[in-house]
Amino acid sequence: MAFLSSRPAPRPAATIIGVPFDATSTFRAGSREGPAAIRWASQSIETYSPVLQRDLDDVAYADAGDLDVAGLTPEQLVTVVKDRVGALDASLPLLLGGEHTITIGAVLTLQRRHSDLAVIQVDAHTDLRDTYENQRISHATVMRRLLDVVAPLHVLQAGVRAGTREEFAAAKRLRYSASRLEIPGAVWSWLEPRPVYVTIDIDALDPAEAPGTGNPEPEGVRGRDLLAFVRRLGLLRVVGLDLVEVSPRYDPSGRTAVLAATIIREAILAIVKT
Ligand SMILES: [Mn+2]
Repeated sequence: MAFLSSRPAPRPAATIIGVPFDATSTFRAGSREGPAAIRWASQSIETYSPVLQRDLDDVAYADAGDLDVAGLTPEQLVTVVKDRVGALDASLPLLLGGEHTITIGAVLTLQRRHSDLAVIQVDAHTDLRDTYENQRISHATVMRRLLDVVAPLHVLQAGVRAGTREEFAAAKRLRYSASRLEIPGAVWSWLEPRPVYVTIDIDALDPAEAPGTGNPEPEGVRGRDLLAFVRRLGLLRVVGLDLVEVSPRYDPSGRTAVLAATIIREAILAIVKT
C-alpha cells in the first residue's frame, strides 16, 4: 500500500521512503510498524486541504516503499539511509520512521549538499546524550550525533520537555530550544534564507492525541498547533523532512497514525512547490 494519492513519476517533486527500523528502542519497540500504519491511515483522509486550499492530486510525489533495514546495526542503518537519500538528487525526501535514528543519515547527506543547512527538531525529548546504553548511535543520541556535523547555532528544538540536566545544559548552545512550538520572530528571520531539514518526532504531541509512540511524555503540544506549524514551513526552504516514532501497537484507535498521515499531507502541500 502506498501513501494516499502518491504515484510513480519520472521526476517526482518529493519521494516518500519508509524506514522500518527500531533496533535501538529501549523502553518499548514497535516503530518499525510505523510506515505501514501511516500509509494505511492515509487511505482514510482527503487529498484536499481546505486550510491550504491545495490538493495532493496536483502534486507529483512518489512513494518509494520501505528500505530493507531488517537486521542492520545502527551504523549500517545510517549508511543505508544516507545513500538512499543521496540517490534522490532533486526530489525532496520525506522519511517515515521508524525510530528517530533514521534522521542521522538523511542529515549527513543533505548537510554535504547544503553546507549552511539548519535543522528543526520537533520532539518531546532533547535527544542530546552522547551515548545511551553504551551506544553512540541511538534514538536517544540523535541530535548529539547531528552536532558532530551541524553547528549548534544551526539546530533548533521545539516541543522539548524531557531530558537529563546535562542535556538541557547542552541545549543552551543551540540556536533555539523550548517546550513551546512557536519559533520567535528573530529566530524565524534567521531561518528564512537557509535550507532547512525538519525532523518531527510524533511524541512531541500530547499523549492524549498521539498515544501511539514508544516514549510518551505528558504536557505535549496540540495536534492542531503542530499542523499549523507544519503549514508555516511553506514559508521556509525545506530540503527534507521526516516523521518518526509512530508505534501502532500503542495506537488501538488508529488516531496517532491518522494524525501522522495528516501531518505528511499538510507538509507536502505546504513545502513542495509545483
Ligand atoms: Mn522523542
